Amino acid sequence: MAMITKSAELLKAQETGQPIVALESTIITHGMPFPQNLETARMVEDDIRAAGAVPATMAVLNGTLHAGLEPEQLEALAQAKDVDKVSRADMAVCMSLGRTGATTVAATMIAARLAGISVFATGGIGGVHRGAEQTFDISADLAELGQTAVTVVAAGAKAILDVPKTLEVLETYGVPVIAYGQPDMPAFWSRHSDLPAPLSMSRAEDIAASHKMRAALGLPGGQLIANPVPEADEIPAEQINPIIAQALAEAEAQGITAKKVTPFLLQRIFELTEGRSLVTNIALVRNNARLAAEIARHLV
Ligand code: PSU
Ligand code: MN
Repeated sequence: MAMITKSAELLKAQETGQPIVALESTIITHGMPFPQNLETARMVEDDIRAAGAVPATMAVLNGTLHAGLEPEQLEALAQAKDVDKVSRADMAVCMSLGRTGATTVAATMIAARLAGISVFATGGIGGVHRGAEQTFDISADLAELGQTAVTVVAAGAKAILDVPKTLEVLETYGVPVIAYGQPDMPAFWSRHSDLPAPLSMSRAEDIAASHKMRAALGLPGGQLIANPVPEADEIPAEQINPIIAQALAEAEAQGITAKKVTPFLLQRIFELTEGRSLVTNIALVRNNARLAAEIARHLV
């Protein structure tokens, strides 16, 4: 049984030693509406190619784990209904039952490791949800960062999460959280937050060097790179924060829990900002893809 099926583009890239960037698919199936999800997925792949690297979008299709999707597979996934949201806990079940599943950050890191890829670009990672002291809702993304050696480029943790607690858990798991080009943590839709980042770097080659140094030290686990959204596309914190508060209050009132929380909040924030959150989300994913490609180029 082949554990992982690689796209033609990925196979060729690995034969010729080109830099590669992994991409997740939950953002396509559960994070953005059609058709913007498909357009974004294609643009992000093209951004990586334009930056001199090769993209590999991960997904489980009818029980087979794919590293790199052919164009028609990407198109079908973006429109599919009933796609599982697959994290570490449910990946094997999805595959053994022959189902179709989109990979979260955690599952994409697992797929990247299996495919021999060390850099991954996404929008935002999961983290410690607000109220986690009651619900224990802490994304499996954090434990994955603690054990799988992939450098993940995201736009910081979303303010729908409890960001200070998310940073504490990452520190406990030994994950370096590195803000790119600024001293404070970016806050997903906003460039800045009032939280200092644990670490900061301004050059992709330094990020690649610390990835290699962790491997040399035999440390398991990855790095989280927090890359601020471009200024032209940000929604300032004072504008987005009341909207986040409203979406959170609605989630609580409607009893939304577990895997449904993140997709519910993203959809409500999209509606409440009249689509502006999606424009920002697309811009920051593309920005993360470009930085990830640059890091990957320094890793070959
Ligand atoms: N953040 C986003 N968009 C997303 C997600 C996070 O801006 O689509 C997805 C990612 O796939 C992430 C997952 O891994 O949500 C986290 O879900 P949970 O909190 O249920 O672990
Ligand atoms: Mn969760």
